[in-house]
Amino acid sequence: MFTIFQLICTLSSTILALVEVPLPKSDRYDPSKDFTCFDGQDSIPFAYVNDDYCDCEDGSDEPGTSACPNGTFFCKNIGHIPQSIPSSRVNDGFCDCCDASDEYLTGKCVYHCDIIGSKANQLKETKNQIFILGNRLRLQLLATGNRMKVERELAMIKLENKRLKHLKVLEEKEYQKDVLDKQKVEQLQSKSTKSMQEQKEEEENKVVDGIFSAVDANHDGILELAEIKKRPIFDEDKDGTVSKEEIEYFFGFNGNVTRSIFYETAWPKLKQLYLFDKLDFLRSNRANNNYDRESDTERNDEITEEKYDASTKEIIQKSKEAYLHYKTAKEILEGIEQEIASLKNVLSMDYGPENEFAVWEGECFKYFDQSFHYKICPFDKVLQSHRADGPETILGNWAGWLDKEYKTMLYDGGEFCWKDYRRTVKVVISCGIANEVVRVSEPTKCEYIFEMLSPAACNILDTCFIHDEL
Ligand code: MAN
Repeated sequence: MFTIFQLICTLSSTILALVEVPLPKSDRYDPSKDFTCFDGQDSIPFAYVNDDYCDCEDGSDEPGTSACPNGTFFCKNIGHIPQSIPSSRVNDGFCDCCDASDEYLTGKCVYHCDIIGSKANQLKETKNQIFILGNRLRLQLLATGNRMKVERELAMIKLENKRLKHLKVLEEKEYQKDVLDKQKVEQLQSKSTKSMQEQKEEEENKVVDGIFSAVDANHDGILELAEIKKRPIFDEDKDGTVSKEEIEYFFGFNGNVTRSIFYETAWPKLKQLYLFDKLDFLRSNRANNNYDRESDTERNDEITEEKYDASTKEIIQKSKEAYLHYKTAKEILEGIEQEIASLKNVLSMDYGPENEFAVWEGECFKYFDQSFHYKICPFDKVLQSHRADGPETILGNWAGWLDKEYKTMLYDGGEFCWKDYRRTVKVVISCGIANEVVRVSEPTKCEYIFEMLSPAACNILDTCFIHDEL
């Protein structure tokens, strides 16, 4: 049930009290004094006011007659709203005043202020009721808005704490990752050095085998004196014969030379004399191969992991796991930071002086006007499409409030209009008991006006309504 309220505006109460004279300058008509024309040019006895004779050049002495062509005529309009009309409209055969006073000579009009006054009062009463209900809803909206703000501020504090916690977790995971990564690299490097050595020995053995079998002409696994003597590689002084001294130099006093004796005695000397360059080449070649492999550890892990022993595999696995934990922690932190950024954005939004528009955040309102489908998502963007589910044109993005009264929103930077300029939208919000778009127009190409109703715009303090009874 609604209470009854009465509109008592300071202005209108003054008007009602002084129905004999034009509204804005009513205090100048004081019957106890001479009347001074508004332009200050002349002063006349008050009896000359409204005597149907124009005394003042500005016509201010005849507010109730048509005597002055440049003056204004005042209709009392009892039962409705008093009104001033230009004197030129007096007795012109058209009804301007509902009390018919402007046509006092033609007699063409009849008094009907009571009818239109009563309709206007009904309308006013309906508007008042909407305003009263709207204001109540507005109070709920702002309570919700304020609660949302507090909740968001609390959520922000929680998120900040969560961020700090996860920052620590990330630092920890990063440290673990780095330690294990370092361990892995060291392990792989040591493996690689080891395998280089093995490779070198293998290749050296092949060379030894080659020389040994070349000298061992009868392939009995033993180098006999005759076989040794035939080989110029043992002719150290290059005099054409392998002398006894040369044999002793390479083999000591051994008789039949097995491969192992050859390896231990002759080989170290041969290596120095003849094969240094070749072995050096083999070594460096091997080293180069390893260098390439180490330059891409990740790939190397994948390709050669199979060859690693259990401990190396374990460290690679642990390092991988540590990396994944680090990656997950990083993603979690990034997620929290994104949440913080969007919450910060929401908290920095201007939802009205009392947060009464906060509930519009994340909401969208639709409107269809025979030609287009429109969608406004307050504090975000405005869209237009030919079909309900068709491709959408951005008419504008949230740019802010245009007035201190929080009645007009601006959305700009929409899609280009014929490549000339960008579309823009103004949203004019009036008091209503529901949040809705009631009209969309495009008075200038690509400049749209949305008319919206919302209880958020029903601020009782904006009006001259006062309580009559509760
Ligand atoms: C589309 C719509 C209209 C706009 C024209 C401009 O049809 O966005 O609102 O006037 O483009 O060409």
